[in-house]
Amino acid sequence: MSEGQPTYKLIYFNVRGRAEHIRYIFAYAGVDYVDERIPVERWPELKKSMPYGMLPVLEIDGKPIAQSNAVARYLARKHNLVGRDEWEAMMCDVLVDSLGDLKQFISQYREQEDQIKKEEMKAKLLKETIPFYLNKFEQIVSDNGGYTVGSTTTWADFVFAAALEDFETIFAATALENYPGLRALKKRVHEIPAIADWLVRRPHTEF
Ligand SMILES: N[C@@H](CCC(=O)N[C@@H](CS)C(=O)NCC(=O)O)C(=O)O
Repeated sequence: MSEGQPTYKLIYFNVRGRAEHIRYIFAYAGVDYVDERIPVERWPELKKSMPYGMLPVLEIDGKPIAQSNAVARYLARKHNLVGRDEWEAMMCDVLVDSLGDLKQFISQYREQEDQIKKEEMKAKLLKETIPFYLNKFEQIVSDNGGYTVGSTTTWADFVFAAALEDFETIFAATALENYPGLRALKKRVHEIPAIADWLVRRPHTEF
């Protein structure tokens, strides 16, 4: 690591979850970091020492910084992954936050314990909510020739690639069959050599 480069420790659980796009940024930018994965048994004790009692947290030169997307945006700015201008940087945020809304609906479904309500939620998600969002994203990616924003790789591409992998795990490997542009986006990101290398090296986890 060159002198003057901060030291980074990414603290999260042993899952891809809200940290995987940060790991993609580090891989893409070739930045060294400690990928600390906290066993769930250690969490109750550690929780008290985290800025907002949640993970992920990125320690930058020992200073703990919370909020996955604030961290990702910071690293993306440093490593030229926010598009070509302020407009594109904003569009990255729009895409990431809109996808975040969809992920929130999916989390509510996954956390629902009443089985009848859960089935109803699943039906609505598959029939209405997911097509509503994915059709919009598909159109945007198709208009941009395979990119979520503009015509360059951005951190929004990484957020999408990681989330699309999760959708296939949660619903089915065929979940993206009507969305060729999104499938191609995920494939393109996963074939970037530094990311492909990370995918081989990373611990295997379901999510
Ligand atoms: N907005 C936060 C949400 C963080 C969050 O929900 N973290 C969960 C894991 S994905 C967590 O720490 N759960 C353990 C707890 O709340 O005790 C972010 O994106 O970083």
